[in-house]
Amino acid sequence: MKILLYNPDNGVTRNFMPHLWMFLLQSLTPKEHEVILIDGNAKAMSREELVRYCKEENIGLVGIGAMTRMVARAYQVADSLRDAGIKVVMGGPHVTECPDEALGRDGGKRHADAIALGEADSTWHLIVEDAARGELKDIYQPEVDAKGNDIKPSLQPYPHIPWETLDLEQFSLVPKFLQSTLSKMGAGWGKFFVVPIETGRGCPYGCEFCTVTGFFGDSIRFRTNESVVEELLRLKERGKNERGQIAVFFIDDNLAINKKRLKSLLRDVIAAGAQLPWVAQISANLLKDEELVDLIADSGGKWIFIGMESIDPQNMADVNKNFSKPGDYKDVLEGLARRNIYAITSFIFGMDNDTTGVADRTLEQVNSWQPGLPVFGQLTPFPATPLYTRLEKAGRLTRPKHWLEFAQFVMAHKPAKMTIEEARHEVIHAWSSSYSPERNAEALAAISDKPLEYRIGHLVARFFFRGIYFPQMNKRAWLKLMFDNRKSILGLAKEGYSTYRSYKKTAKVKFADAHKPEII
Ligand code: B12
Ligand code: SF4
Repeated sequence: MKILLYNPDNGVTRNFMPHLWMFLLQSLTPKEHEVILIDGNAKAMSREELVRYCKEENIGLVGIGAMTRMVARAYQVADSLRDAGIKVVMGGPHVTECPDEALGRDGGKRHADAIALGEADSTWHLIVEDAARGELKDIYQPEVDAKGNDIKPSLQPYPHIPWETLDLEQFSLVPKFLQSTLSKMGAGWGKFFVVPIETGRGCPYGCEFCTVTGFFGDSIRFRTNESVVEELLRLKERGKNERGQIAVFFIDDNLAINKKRLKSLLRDVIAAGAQLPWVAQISANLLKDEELVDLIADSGGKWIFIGMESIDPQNMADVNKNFSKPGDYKDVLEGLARRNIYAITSFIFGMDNDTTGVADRTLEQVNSWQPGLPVFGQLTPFPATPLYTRLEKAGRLTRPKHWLEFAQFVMAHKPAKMTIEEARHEVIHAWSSSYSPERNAEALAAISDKPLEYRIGHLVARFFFRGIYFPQMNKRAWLKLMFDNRKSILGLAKEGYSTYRSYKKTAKVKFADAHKPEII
């Protein structure tokens, strides 16, 4: 049987890191079946095109995975496929949290022939075998223990994902029209791939708005160091053969959740020479450990995503994230900057103690810290989270099924001390101020003591991050961005040119010196 694993596009960006679940399930598919992967974010296809493709390729089963944010799109795609007589199985966090919706048991339309609840590592082969026999069941669920809890995969051993042979071309983050120019600039920037790797699953912190503790559980399961290192080495080998950069996104929710384990993993990465530039999510409280931050830098850590959420400790207490202290943020960022590690700092507006002006208050602090890459969102009640239950009980949900009528930056509940419209303005203001050409120039000035390469990297990262809110989907949008930021770009280019010239001069002198006739 031919199986298509499909990830719906998110309606915002076209091109990002591939989703790990697709590669994982592909590796877990019994060998007699063929698996094709299509990520709508990398390869945009209309529903008609997708149906035609499935018919032409004689696809027997389509597996669709979706977060809540993308589920409406996933349902539309699933509906079109099912209307054409193609079997669809859906999995991932959203259908696990709202199973009745996908199966049409809530009075709505049925979108999937079958759904996979929770982690599907142990159920996927059953789904495939049943589908091949034409006997798909409605629901697939991992076995449960004596207490009725899902038996979760131990991640030891971990499936082999054949990165060395996979086609990564569609996931290059560099726009096609810039690829040849950037290739000529050296350092392999013509193509840039970010590859997802997990080293563990689960999180004990249970923040009120988060689905992770509920979905993956509060005890953490780790892969062995050897298995992670082996995967990195294969990727590194692959990187050597590509004319581009490969970076790794350790997608663990809190990579340093067990500091002892992370230190041992990073030491093993260093010892094996398996360093690749990497990004990961780590909470601020764990980044106060200097030895850990040294190991992060030495093992290739380049960007750390920190869920700072709010600069107001009351808000942090409200969402059960008291372990992360806003008072620590400045020092933590300085520690990272000293090692040339960028921080991606994430903030949530619309929390219960937020009032209008929260964006400016936050930006004032953010701009007084080492420049990082701030991102902004709003408090969103995802289904099956403690936040959802609290707001539902309090009658504060204004759009209880917000995912079926997605509206960017329009909150789905009434914030306590501001209006939904005010919250939307705060987010828009935060994004536009943080990535304006003026702010980009200020950020570069603040790191003028850093190596040129670091500053170029910072500006390029700013362009990509700006794209999260202001999608730069075509050549025109990129050219406009370049034009608006021409002062910063020209400044760096000038400096780069004079460094290059003086390097050439020194090289010439050295060459001449080396070839001087000896005078006796
Ligand atoms: C990496 C990541 C991202 C990446 C993008 C995704 C990517 N390209 O990988 C980035 C950083 C861009 C991102 C962004 C966002 N993310 Co995110 N992200 C994650 C993260 C950390 C890892 C995902 C992952 O690969 N997990 C490991 C794999 C193995 O697990 P999995 O995907 O769940 O797959 C397993 C099962 O679910 C199942 N399965 C999944 N799909 C399918 C499909 C089929 C057919 C079957 C049978 C089974 C199946 O089988 C898999 C193996 O067991 C998760 C948290 C987490 N730990 O999962 C959050 C998470 C998925 N993100 C979340 C959110 C909310 C977001 C944002 C909306 C945040 C925001 N406010 O902007 C954005 C939206 C993105 C967008 N606009 O596109 C939530 C989703 C909650 C929900 N109910 O939807 C999560 C769970 C985190 C959380 N705090 O709750 N994210
Ligand atoms: S937000 Fe991060 S730290 Fe909090 S529960 Fe979710 S994964 Fe854990």
